[in-house]
Amino acid sequence: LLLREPLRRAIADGTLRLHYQPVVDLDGGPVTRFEGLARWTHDGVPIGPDVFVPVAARSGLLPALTQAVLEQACAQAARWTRERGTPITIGVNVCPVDLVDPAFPDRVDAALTRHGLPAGQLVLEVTEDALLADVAAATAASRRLRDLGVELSLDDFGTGYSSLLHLRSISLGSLKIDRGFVRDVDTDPGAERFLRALLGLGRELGLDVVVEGVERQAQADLLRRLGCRRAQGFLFSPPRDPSEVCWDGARAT
Ligand code: G
Ligand code: G
Ligand code: MN
Ligand code: NA
Repeated sequence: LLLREPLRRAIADGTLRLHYQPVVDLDGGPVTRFEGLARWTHDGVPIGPDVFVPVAARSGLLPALTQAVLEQACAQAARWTRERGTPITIGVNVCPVDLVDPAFPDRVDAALTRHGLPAGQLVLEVTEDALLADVAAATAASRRLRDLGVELSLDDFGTGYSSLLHLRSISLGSLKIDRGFVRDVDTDPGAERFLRALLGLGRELGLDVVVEGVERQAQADLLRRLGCRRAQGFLFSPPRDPSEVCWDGARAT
């Protein structure tokens, strides 16, 4: 855990920062929604969240990391909302242990209040495993967050050991379909049927659906034909520094 001390400092001094990737509306229009993804450059070397999130978890820094991410996202969404004169929504990733911490919903509420951000403009992305590790705690947390007005989004949907039965008890606002389901969708009819079924599931459950990992125009075109409205991926934009994000949803089409 050589990285513990530098990571602690990077969290505290804001060197660890969110970059933002647009979630576009495939019907066009300006971008109003982003996913925040944590980025850290240490001694000139970029270190990915796949490395530093587990380090944070093993060294007791996860609450501080998640708090910093929440603060940055709320501040950025409030700032963009003022600057653009239209509500901007930001989603952030949270870990299983964050979600089941009984103090978590209060911390989320406090961050929203501190930055004057309406709860409906914050999305928390959690994986299936996070929800199913402790179903009772996750169910309770999901209800409190829903009562606050914060949307809970099921991330990487389709890749976990999901029990749909357990998911039924969780108050979800949206599903993010894992990029694995979109990879071959413009070339493989079997993949298209699968994606169609997942989109139908989301629709039947009344959930907003975002398809992740869209890299080619042919995939975006097919998604539109399948009735999918929201998508995210390198075709539109990679995650970028807040000063450089792409606002042009028309690039979606
Ligand atoms: O951005 P990238 O593709 O490198 O992300 C790799 C993984 O790290 C993804 O699963 C993503 O959800 C996760 N991740 C990115 N930023 C954060 C963060 O701020 N907090 C947590 N808990 N996970 C993050
Ligand atoms: O697990 P999660 O969905 O939070 O991970 C999001 C990560 O996926 C982002 O950090 C980003 O680096 C990566 N990502 C975003 N768009 C694309 C894409 O179009 N293709 C691929 N391969 N990865 C992407
Ligand atoms: Mn995510
Ligand atoms: Na995801």
